[in-house]
Amino acid sequence: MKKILILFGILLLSGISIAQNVFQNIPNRKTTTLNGKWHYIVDVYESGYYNYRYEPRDQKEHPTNEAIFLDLKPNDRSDLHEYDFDTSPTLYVPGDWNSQEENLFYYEGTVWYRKTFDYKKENATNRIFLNFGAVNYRADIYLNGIKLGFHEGGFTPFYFEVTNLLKEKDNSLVVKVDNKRKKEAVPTLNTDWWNYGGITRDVDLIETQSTYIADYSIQLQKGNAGLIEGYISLNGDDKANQQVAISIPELKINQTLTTNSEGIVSVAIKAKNISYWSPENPKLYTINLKYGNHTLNDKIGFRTIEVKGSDILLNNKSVYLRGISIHEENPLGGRRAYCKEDAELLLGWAKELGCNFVRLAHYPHNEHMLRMADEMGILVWEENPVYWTIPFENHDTYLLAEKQLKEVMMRDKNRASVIIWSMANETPRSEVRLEFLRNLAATARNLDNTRLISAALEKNRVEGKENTLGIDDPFMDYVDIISFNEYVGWYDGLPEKCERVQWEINYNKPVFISEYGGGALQGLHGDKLDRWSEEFQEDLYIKNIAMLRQIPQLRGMSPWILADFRSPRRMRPVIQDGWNRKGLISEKGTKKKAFFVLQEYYKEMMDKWSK
Ligand code: GCB
Repeated sequence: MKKILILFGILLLSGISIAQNVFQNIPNRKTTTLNGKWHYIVDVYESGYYNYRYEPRDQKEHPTNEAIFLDLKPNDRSDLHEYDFDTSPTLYVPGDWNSQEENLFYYEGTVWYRKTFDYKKENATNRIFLNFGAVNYRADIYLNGIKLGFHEGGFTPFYFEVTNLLKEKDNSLVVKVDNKRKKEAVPTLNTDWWNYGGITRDVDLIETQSTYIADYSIQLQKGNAGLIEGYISLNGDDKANQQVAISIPELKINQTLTTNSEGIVSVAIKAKNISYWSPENPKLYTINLKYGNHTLNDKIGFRTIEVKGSDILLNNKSVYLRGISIHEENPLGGRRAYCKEDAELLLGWAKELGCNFVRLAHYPHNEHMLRMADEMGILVWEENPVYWTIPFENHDTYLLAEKQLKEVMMRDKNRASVIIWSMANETPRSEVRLEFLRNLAATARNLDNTRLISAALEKNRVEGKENTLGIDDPFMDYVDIISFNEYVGWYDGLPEKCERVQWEINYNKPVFISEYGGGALQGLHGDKLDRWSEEFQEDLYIKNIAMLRQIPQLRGMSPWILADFRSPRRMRPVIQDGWNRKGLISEKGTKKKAFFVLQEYYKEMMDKWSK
């Protein structure tokens, strides 16, 4: 115990985050949820964190009563205390605070959360980990008055081991959540979505044996549909030279492997008669990983994904990506999406539209979405929140972007649905930005050579040629799929412009239109030229689709966007009222006319590409 305290002490003083790793496959482990009601305290001046000399209280040897993380109660009736969790109101976790409490709708700052709980281990030697699916944006975590560390980045998971700090009774878990936007953060100050604050994803305690299966990667080797490969790694004192068994009963695979001195073992299994995962056949195999007397299962699909010339090959067959962009928001509640039901709603709408693909914009979405996409047979683009004008020259910003990319890649590497890692969205061209993105892409390829890399880039006018559009971004050399956003008919002319535009893309790579679209208030009708009417948006879709047909390398699109979403940038009363209206579905769940235009086009593409 003493050792642990010293370790935490060092972490505390040096401010090091130990929350850099990602726990694999939490849904299938022995977990206890800490979801539910948490007491909260809004701390606008961060008085619970900084003392009156503006020194962090958690770095003081003797923090005073006002250090909220201590969660103290008055000792007697004279004791001075200026906060009290017990009599404070509650918020539901997971969830954002903005949609739960009117006073917090626009709030950007610090809120302290506290949960008390009892915990009894199944076995005295077992270990306990505390996992957060995501906290936006920065979380400082304290258990029973001790700081576990902090995590920065609002859309990726992190965990701490708490085995030696946990008590059987009356644990106090305090989280300082701060969603203040910062220039040097990822994302930066300026975005086009709601900055939902809070413990926005599931919180779990995970109980494992003292040495346990920590991580694994199981998928087909790049370009080899007959070889299942990857690794399994153990964590714990006994991890070296241990036997680990992997079985996939339906494929008659059953192997026992021995870990090396690091606790890791490579997997390479020849497999016959695999039923390959695809949108038409979302086949998932049950995989059992056994160590000691414990078995961990998962459901994994096997597929290959490659590009060849301008084709995207899924299981060696050309596909056309019938996509739609999605924010992690349930428009019906005007809140962050966080649960399985939300994933069912959003991906269900995408299916209805005829999609075989979704672009999860502009940051990693919750794991329910990925597991649901695996089950429903929807291909996925995952995106790093490198959005617009983050300070590309800032090395710390780079490290933050890289960390978030690694975290989502760690979490979702076993999901067959994920085929594209996207590095960024609409970033302005420059030397430093190129270097930044190149480094990110190199990191991604290094971690995972089986998936494709892209980024939502921007179109440009081809010089000297009126009405000719193309893309001339040096980052194109580093991606597998050339993706770009074009807003012809909305930010760039009126929809009729589409009829005049020529495309010139002299690149033999697949082209993907990551965004186009326009706003419409559902129920507002008018003429094709009446901006904000459903007819304007409908016409814009008809003309964009006709225009994009000209591009011979076109292999898909994900128009902007499935549903209306909240954004503080959208201030026009009556029409917008804080909503970006480019959705094909309103915040009430009603489909706009353009929905059916895209649906019709996707029917045609489905027939055409299934031949
Ligand atoms: C874009 C951005 C997206 C915005 C959209 C818009 O290009 O990538 O985040 O929401 O345009 O509605 O302007």
